Amino acid sequence: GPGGPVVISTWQHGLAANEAAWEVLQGGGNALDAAEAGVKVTEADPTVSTVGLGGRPDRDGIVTLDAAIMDGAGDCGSVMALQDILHPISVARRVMDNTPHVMLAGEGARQFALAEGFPTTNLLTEDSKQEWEQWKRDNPGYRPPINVENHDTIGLLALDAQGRLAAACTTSGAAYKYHGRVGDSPIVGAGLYADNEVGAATATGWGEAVVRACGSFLVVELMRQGHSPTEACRMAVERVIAKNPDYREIQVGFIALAKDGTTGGYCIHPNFDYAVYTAAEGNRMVVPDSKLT
Ligand code: SD4
Repeated sequence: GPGGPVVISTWQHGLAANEAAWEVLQGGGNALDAAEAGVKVTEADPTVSTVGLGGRPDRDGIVTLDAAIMDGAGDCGSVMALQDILHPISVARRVMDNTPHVMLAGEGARQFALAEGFPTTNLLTEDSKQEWEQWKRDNPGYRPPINVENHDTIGLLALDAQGRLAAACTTSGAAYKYHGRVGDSPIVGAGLYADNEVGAATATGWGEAVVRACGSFLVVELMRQGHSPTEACRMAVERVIAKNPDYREIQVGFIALAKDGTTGGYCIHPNFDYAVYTAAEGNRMVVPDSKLT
């Protein structure tokens, strides 16, 4: 493989996230700091309607955020259903660094963020609010939509020049979800996983389906058995399909980064793409193979 540094992240918004992560790595920073810095760009972008500021709210009109960060050495932190904080990934990092815990949820996570000095931010933009109000008018049954469009989490994996890996994942979750719903993104092993001995992986798409398969842990374990990043992602998608009979109605995608710097991805539906940044090829979009056409 190409060795480090390498950065890989989900969807078109991954390009801008990769740039910020790359800058940290170029400056001699470590993979963990790079992963955090990368996804913060997406969290702060009000035009990304699936992450952080401007993220779609739950069905009650409340923006609740899920985020997790993991160091390939094994440490990790996450926040779930967090309200009013612009950078949940940085709160997850503080959970990892400054508490004896791994996960904080809801109001407790918010109180922790405030105690750590994070400011409050109104995350519901006028555009997201109007879209939610339209959704309520169109959906008197108040049922969260389950379809191939309900995705676009940012998940980012970084490998630094010293061979350290890290993963970060942050999202506003499934649009118009039940209040209090937690997806795969803040669940270590589901939304992301990193192990310096092997590689790292992260997931996007319908989180319930990813949780049922322990998706990202599975990808890393398949790489541990010798499978390439792409093959490991493909086999994990097959497992997701086996555990989710409704797989034709949902999107799930995985990306992976092996410790040798090789990358790959795979998904159910063909609309998924991801961004890869290497010294040799710069920052570019990649369209992976998919189960369905
Ligand atoms: C989740 N996987 O909460 C995340 C969402 C995602 O909304 O990819 N987009 O299920």
